Amino acid sequence: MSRCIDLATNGLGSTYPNPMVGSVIVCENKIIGEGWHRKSGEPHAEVNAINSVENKELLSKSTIYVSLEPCSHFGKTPPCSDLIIRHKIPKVVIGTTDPFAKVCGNGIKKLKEAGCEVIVGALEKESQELNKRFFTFHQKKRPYIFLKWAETRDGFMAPKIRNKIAPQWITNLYSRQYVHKMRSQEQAILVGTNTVLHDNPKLNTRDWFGENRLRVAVDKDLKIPRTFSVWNDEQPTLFLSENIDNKLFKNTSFERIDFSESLPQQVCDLLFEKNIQSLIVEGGRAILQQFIEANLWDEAFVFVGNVSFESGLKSPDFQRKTLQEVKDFEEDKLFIYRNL
Ligand code: AOF
Ligand code: ZN
Repeated sequence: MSRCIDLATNGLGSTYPNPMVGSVIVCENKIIGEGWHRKSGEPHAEVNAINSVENKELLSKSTIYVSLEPCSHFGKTPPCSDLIIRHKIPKVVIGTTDPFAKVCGNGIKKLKEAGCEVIVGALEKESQELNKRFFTFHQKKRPYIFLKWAETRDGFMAPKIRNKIAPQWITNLYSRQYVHKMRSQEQAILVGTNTVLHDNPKLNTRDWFGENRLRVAVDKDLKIPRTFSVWNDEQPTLFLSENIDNKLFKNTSFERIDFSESLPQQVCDLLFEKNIQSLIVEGGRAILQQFIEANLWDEAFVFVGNVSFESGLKSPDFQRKTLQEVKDFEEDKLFIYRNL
């Protein structure tokens, strides 16, 4: 199962809205087939694993391991449980059940009814952790939320006087590259108006591989000038504002939100409707604080650069007791907190 999880991880960032799934086929203590799900619309992990087995006759005396319950429905592809049954694989070991309403136990039921021996819950916690975005999306009806910001050694996000021409960088090249890697793995990136006006961020993944993601810009009065990067049509942007612009722009869309109500909840509802399973909230401070206060976050990535400002914009206020991991990027540190 550990190997299934490793294989599945190859799909990180490219399987949306599908989960990452890995599968291994074992015959007489030997691995005879492996596969993982690469992309939505393409074959599921079990199909790739079965296809990789050279001698299909061995399948009828093999065990198939799969990190997520084999599906039972016709989606973009036919049901994997039927395929397993058709190949007469007698034993199925499953990491975790599938939270997706159309499957959710039905795959297991189907297999058992066909006479397969089914074991559920091998490395269950790890299999759920692998698909923390997919599980959060289906169970909590909202995207998995990463908060991300950079602060100085003395806890400031920006100096007192901001330089309009060149925003002052807190973190180094390696930290920035890691942020681009994060962006390539998640489905959307949210920023507030002031962050855009101060920093004019591109919010792309230029220092890493992979897709540029949906930019979500909060812009109550639509005052971000068209010359700003979030307006370029190289990647999609969704503007959240009070009065939406009905003109059509390539790669740009608008949604109305009510600024007298909770912003984080409305963002969650909107992105859920749009089938977006993960979000990075990149600031600014006020927006980050709102997500913290609403308790709508899962992980906080706090980059601490080797500079101090002595005064300025304090970083968000939050309980730092759930530290999970510390990474070093030369003189920078990344503290990863989990909202448990
Ligand atoms: C599996 N193995 O490798 C994956 C599964 O539209 P489809 O046909 O691709 O189905 C998508 C759903 O199938 C997805 O929401 C999830 O419940 C399940 N994904 N199932 O048996 C896989 N990726
Ligand atoms: Zn399937």
